[in-house]
Parts: sequence; structure tokens; C-alpha cells
Amino acid sequence: MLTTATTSDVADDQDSNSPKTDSTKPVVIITLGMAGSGKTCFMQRINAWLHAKNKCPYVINLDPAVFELPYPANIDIRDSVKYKEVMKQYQLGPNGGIITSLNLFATKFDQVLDILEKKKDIDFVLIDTPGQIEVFTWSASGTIISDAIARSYPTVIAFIMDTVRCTNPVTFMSNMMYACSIMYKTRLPLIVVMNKTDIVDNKFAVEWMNDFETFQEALDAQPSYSSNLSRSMSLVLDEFYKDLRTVGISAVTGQGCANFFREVGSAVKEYYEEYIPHLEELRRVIEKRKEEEMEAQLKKLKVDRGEEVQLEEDKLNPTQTTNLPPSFSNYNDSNDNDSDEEVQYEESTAAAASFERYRAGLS
Ligand SMILES: Nc1nc2c(ncn2[C@@H]2O[C@H](COP(=O)(O)OP(=O)(O)OP(=O)(O)O)[C@@H](O)[C@H]2O)c(=O)[nH]1
Ligand SMILES: [Mg+2]
Repeated sequence: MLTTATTSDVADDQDSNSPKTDSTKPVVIITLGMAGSGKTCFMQRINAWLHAKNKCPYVINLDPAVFELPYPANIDIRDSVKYKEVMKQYQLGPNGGIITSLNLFATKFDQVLDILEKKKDIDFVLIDTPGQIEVFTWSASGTIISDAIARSYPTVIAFIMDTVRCTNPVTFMSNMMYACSIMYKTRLPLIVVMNKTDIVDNKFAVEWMNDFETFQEALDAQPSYSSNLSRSMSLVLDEFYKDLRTVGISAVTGQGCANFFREVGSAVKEYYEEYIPHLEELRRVIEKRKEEEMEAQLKKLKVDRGEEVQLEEDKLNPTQTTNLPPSFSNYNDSNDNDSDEEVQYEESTAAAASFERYRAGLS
């Protein structure tokens, strides 16, 4: 299902077979993409577009190193963490400084969730991320932030691709690999936003995704080791393309915004159809594991207290339990209340010895 959007308004229509959705919750759009792909410009564009449609977006900037933002941010990481100070304090380079700033911010992310919880009138939450994509996608803080938000709100990833740079088939393949890894890592619905269509139409990229031969021809035009790798990878990614949403956009002119929000509508459906059941399944697995661990611990505790000995003996001689000597019966009935484990252990040992003497007497 490679979907490319046609014109539409903010898509919110749901047919009767749709999964249960919660229209009271804002939709979160996390913007990710390679450095310079146009994430920040895209944020500014969709923010303006939503305002023009009388929708209320809430904007969060998570890039601590950005010098100037072209949009007003409701929450800005730069207000909480001074990236240059972090670099000085921890003696880090620029990338280390950005990662550490994001880590520091992630420790307070529950406060962001609290703020969002209190906002009742917002339709969308837009999140801008640092320039270096790996800072967010492969760091603990990026995972903490995206997981925390996706657990509470319908969340969609907008993967911004620089269409101009992707006219090079090897660069195109690197972008697709990144999009693919993000999709499988987060399991969230993802839209590939082919940005900068005011410079180059994204038709060629859609064609490469739909027609394997065309992409091969493009690769043949520049033989290299990386082209060979891209050729092999394109075979693997063929499956991934089927589940991918793509849309052409120009963050500068605003062309394609309506199409983007149409895709967001379908991605939100996917969130409820696939991400939520996956989350519930995960919760069940964790609960089951916890139960099993608790049972194992309880069993261990019983063994430590000698109860298991008694249970085994019960199984071997079910009729004898009624004829047990008083010390053994007493242990069974009453000593559970004794909180002192040492005393219980001594008593159980004495009881077992007494029982052994009793059985020896019987035979
Ligand atoms: N022509 C054109 N230029 C664009 C478009 N979107 C972004 N740009 C330009 O691309 C450059 C990078 O844009 P940004 O929005 O800063 O990109 P970014 O991904 O946020 O960059 P980092 O955060 O540094 O990774 C800027 O010079 C933008 O003006 C677009 O749709 N068309
Ligand atoms: Mg940016």
C-alpha cells in the first residue's frame, strides 16, 4: 500500500469500521530527518497552515542547538537547557552537547506531558528535533520521549526527505533505509515527506519506489560499490515501500500541505489499528512476566520456609496427614503467622525429624 495523497482538507473522516479513536486527544507529529532536510521550515509551514484552518497547534522545539526559530514555540528546550553551557560543563563536542542536553531534558519530560494534559483546546502537537537525526532516533532520550508521548497521544512520524539531494539514487536509498529503521524501531505510522518540491518534483522518487527497474537504471548510471549495495538493499526495501505513505511538499511555498494532513488522517487510523493493539500486547506480556516472577519468588520463599517439604510429603502419603503427630500438624496449621523465619525453619526441621521418627515407627 504505497499511498500518495491527493488534495483534501485536514482529514478527520472515519468510516463505521474504523477502530476506536479519541477525537479529544491532539494528534502528535514528530518531525525527523537528515540534517538540512527542512524539518524546521516544514514545522513553520504546517504551523501556519493549521492556524489558517482554525486548528490549534502546540509547538515544541527539541533542538537545543538551533540559533533562530522561524515559528513561535510553546515549549523550547533552549529555555531549560543551555547547550553551550552543557558543552563547557561536561567538556563535550557539539554532538555530545546536543545529546546530553536532550538527555537532561528527557528527565523532565513528564512535566511536558503534564502541561499537555492540562491543555484542552489543542488539535495538534508539532515536535521539531535536532539536526543530526541519530541524536533523536538512536539515543535513549529520543526513545523515552517518543515512547512516552505515543503512549498517551495518537502519534505520527513525519520523515522529512530532501528531494533535491535524493535525486542521487544512493542518497535516496540512505534516506529510505533511515525511514525504514525508524518505522520498525518505533512501530509508529510514518509519512515520508518529500520536501523542496518547488525545486525538484518528487515524481521520480515515487517512480523509483513503484518500479524497481527504473531505480536500477538510475543506479546503473553511476556504478560504484555503494551503488551495488543500494541495488541489493532496494530488493529488501521493496516490501517496506508497500506500507509507506509519501507526500510531496514544499515547506517554502506550502504546496502539498493539504495532502500531508490527509495522510496524517490515515496514519492516525493506523495508530489506533496497529500501534495501540501492539502496546496492549506488550503490556500483557510484561504483566505475565511479572506474575511469573512473583510466582517463582513465592515458590522459593515457600521452599525456604519448608512448606514445599510438607507439600511433597502430602502428595506421597495423602492419608497419613490426618495421623500426623501434633508437632507436624501444629506446624501446618498455625505457624504461618510466625514472622520469624529462623524460628520457623528450626520448627520445620524438628517437625520433619519428628515425622520421620513417626513413619519409622509405623513401618
Ligand atoms: N527551496 C526550498 N528550500 C527549503 C525548503 N525547506 C527548507 N529549505 C531550505 O533548506 C535549508 C534547511 O532548512 P531547515 O528547515 O533549517 O532544515 P532542518 O532540517 O531543520 O535543518 P537542521 O535542523 O539543521 O538539520 C534552509 O536553507 C531552508 O531555507 C523547501 O521546501 N524549498
Ligand atoms: Mg532544524
